[in-house]
Amino acid sequence: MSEELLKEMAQSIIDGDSDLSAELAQKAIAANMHPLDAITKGFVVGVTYIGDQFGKGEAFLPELVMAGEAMKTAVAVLEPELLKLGQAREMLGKVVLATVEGDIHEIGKTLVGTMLSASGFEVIDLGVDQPAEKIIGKALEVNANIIGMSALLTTTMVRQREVIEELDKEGLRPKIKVMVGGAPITKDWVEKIKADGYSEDAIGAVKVAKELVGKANA
Ligand code: B1M
Repeated sequence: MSEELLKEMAQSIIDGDSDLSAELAQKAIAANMHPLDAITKGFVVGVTYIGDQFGKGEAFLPELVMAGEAMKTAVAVLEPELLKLGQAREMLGKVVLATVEGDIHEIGKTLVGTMLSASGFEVIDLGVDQPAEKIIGKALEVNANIIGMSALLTTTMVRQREVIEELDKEGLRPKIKVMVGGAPITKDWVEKIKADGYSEDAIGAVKVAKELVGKANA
């Protein structure tokens, strides 16, 4: 794997350069780099750096927005490659996926959705800023096995609990399992809200989802 290419990928995100991040994603495909390596060892390094700088007050909202756009562009170029990895698999179950209400962070959620699709799940991705009733309504409509919820803000993670409480109130669990994730989500939080599963990253999310549908070895 080219260390130089990975560094350029991270830098393209830090610079918020969507044209370059797309070009480097294409370069990675041409070089036969694993698409998930390109994302996690290249582009994510850049977006994490900008996020840290933003947290310290050393980068500002426009830089965060541009880094987010460059990241989205790169992941979109790599998405078809990720999906190819899992072609012709047994259907493992249905997942309704969303970023919770009040939260517009979509990159990690989309990546989780892509990896689940590539691994044999049918994924209904509702997008970002989704209220509990929409998430639960869609899960009932499509007869989902799993509801997956992403939250990136400490102020929005509470929405995950609201959905779980509503499901419990309606007696919809354990039929519908709940998986949660996102940067601020910890094991303690998962236990507190009684979610069925949680993962720190997209690969782990696939493993957890398989366990939740009783197909850990698929
Ligand atoms: Co925002 N943002 N942001 N942001 N942003 C964070 C989250 C922050 C930590 C940055 C910081 O201050 N250091 C901070 C939150 C602080 C907190 O809550 N304590 C923050 C803030 C404050 C904000 C705003 C409030 C800023 C403002 O307006 N003043 C605002 C909020 C908007 C809103 O949602 N209402 C905001 C806005 C934005 C942008 C729109 C500019 C942009 C998002 C663009 C987009 O998504 N289209 C953005 C970005 C890019 C970030 C950071 C830098 C990067 C997030 C990202 O895409 N990471 C982020 C800092 C950080 O996280 N280090 C930050 C890459 C992605 C692959 O990882 O999303 O973690 P991640 O997903 C991972 C895992 O978490 C896991 O797997 C994924 C793949 O490995 N995972 C799951 C995620 N979901 C899962 C679900 C699962 C399982 C696993 O099961 C269902």
